[in-house]
Amino acid sequence: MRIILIGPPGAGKGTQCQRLVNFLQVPHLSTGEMLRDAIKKKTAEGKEASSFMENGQLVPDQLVLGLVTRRLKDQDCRKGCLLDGFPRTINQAEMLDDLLERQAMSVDGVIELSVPQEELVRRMLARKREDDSPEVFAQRIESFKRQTAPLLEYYELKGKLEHVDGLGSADDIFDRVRQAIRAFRRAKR
Ligand code: B4P
Repeated sequence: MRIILIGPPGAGKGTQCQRLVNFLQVPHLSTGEMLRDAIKKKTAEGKEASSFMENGQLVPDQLVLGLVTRRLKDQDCRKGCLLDGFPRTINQAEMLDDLLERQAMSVDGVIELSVPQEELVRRMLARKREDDSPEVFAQRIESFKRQTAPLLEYYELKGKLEHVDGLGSADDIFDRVRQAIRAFRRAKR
């Protein structure tokens, strides 16, 4: 299966994907992780991405698409994958649709993890990642509302969206995520 997780920064996309990897037996593609890795390795892409990430902005679509395109060509992605934090703009979603279509593939389902802003801030303060200062985090929430939230309607109109309440223990949320996966499986039959 090919599943996308969408949610504001700190919603727990990465946390749920770690559990889903075992459940679905497909690789986890996190664009946030790919970008942090590129920055650590000081690649040209990492150098370009760092100033955007430091300011809580989305990195340019073409840069992210390049990373995802390369990864999706790997053999382990043939049977499916978890897309964590990608797409994050309508443009990225359209580019992903084109990319998958050329390989006779498609997205099976999209999970929206929703978490109230006060809880996101609480989690961010507990996590202490480099791009988690309160100012940068506020900017990332803004980017989510402006650039990523419109994707929910994009996938809703395609009949591919399931909403999941992202409040509670990670295990309880995972139960809800599995229910969403069951709905995608039923729709596929
Ligand atoms: P990401 O790495 O995707 O970061 P995120 O949205 O903050 O994380 P996530 O929702 O996965 O939260 P997590 O599980 O860690 O992106 C970072 C940056 O990269 C972006 O701001 C952007 O600049 C750039 N980027 C990435 N993709 C891009 C794209 N496609 N286009 C352009 N730019 C892109 O959970 C957060 C914390 O909460 C953790 O500490 C966790 O332990 C805790 N937590 C999780 N579940 C919990 C629960 N149920 N209860 C309590 N705490 C919980």
